[in-house]
Amino acid sequence: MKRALVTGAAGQIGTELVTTLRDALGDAAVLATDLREPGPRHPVLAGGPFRLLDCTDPTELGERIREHRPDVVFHLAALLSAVGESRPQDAYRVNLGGVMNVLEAAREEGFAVFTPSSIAAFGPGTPPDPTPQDTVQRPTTMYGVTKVAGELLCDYYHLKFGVDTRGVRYPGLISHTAPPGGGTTDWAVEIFWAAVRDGRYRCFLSHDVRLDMMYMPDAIRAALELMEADPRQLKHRNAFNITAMQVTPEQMARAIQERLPEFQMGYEVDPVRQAIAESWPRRLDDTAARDQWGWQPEYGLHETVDDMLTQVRTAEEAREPAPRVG
Ligand code: NAD
Ligand code: AKB
Repeated sequence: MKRALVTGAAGQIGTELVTTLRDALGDAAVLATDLREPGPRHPVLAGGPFRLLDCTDPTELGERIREHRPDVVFHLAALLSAVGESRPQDAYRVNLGGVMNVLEAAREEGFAVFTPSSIAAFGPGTPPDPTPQDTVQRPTTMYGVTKVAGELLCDYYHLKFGVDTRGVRYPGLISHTAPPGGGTTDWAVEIFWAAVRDGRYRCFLSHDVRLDMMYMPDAIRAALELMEADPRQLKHRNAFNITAMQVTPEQMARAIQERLPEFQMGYEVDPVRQAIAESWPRRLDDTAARDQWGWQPEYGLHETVDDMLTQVRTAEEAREPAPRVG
């Protein structure tokens, strides 16, 4: 990989992926794009080239591709599960329209495509623990429907047109650089900021919903390692199950209390996000990823909680104090 273009680059994953790619390839080699322009101090704007790009517009997409000439596009633009349930028509348009436009551009211009899928690509009829690589995929959210269809489209473009499409099914991602974008697993990020700022958090999922989770450094490394993998080893392409840890809100709260004993956890269950969480797998079987491209997570629950608390505390301490009035 020499030159990359990232869609949805100002989001939770894009912010960290762009920084990592720029460190590896050089600032000018990585074009960050998003529907919205992030603030002037946002790393994707401050650290290298940035262009506005609506992935549902194939003309604009083609222009950015021909301008930058990437050999890999990381297509991250999407609406996540909770937003998708409140705006299903938009989720369909952005998530599937975007994938289709990127694949068509890849067919014409010859670049490789990384498209993340999700644990949301599974539904209540899927074996939840462990969830096999190849199994029933009948999700009950619009987000999940677009993820399954996106996986299939990416495989189709590889089989039919030889486009180098690759992807992983991410679990819920935990990170501290950019906020999460409106998903069912956002609680696993919010809890750290609330713990450090207020010493308490009210979780919108029940105490005992166990979901697959992953810390962002592992998620970024997975994308890069998959795109660098020998294509002859890849029997699957879209999309590989990957996992790092399985956590309930109660377990996360306990892990935080071991480090911040005064932290208090409460629950105010949101029925929409609770139903989504209950329809998702508890633990993905990532054997295919391990066998075909050497996938191996590095962060478990305790390493993640240690690092998140350190990073969030540091960010809070660095925040400019509110100006004094009077
Ligand atoms: P996010 O919501 O934080 O970021 C998505 C970005 O896409 C936003 O910056 C938004 O402005 C942009 N966007 C929205 N509509 C757009 C459009 N029409 N054109 C261009 N940009 C547009 O999401 P994320 O968490 O960074 O997720 C990135 C990808 O990874 C998505 O495909 C998501 O489904 C997938 N994923 C994320 C997680 C997770 O936990 N974060 C887990 C599984 C899969
Ligand atoms: C969401 O909750 O929607 C995302 C995901 C797991 O895909 N974080």
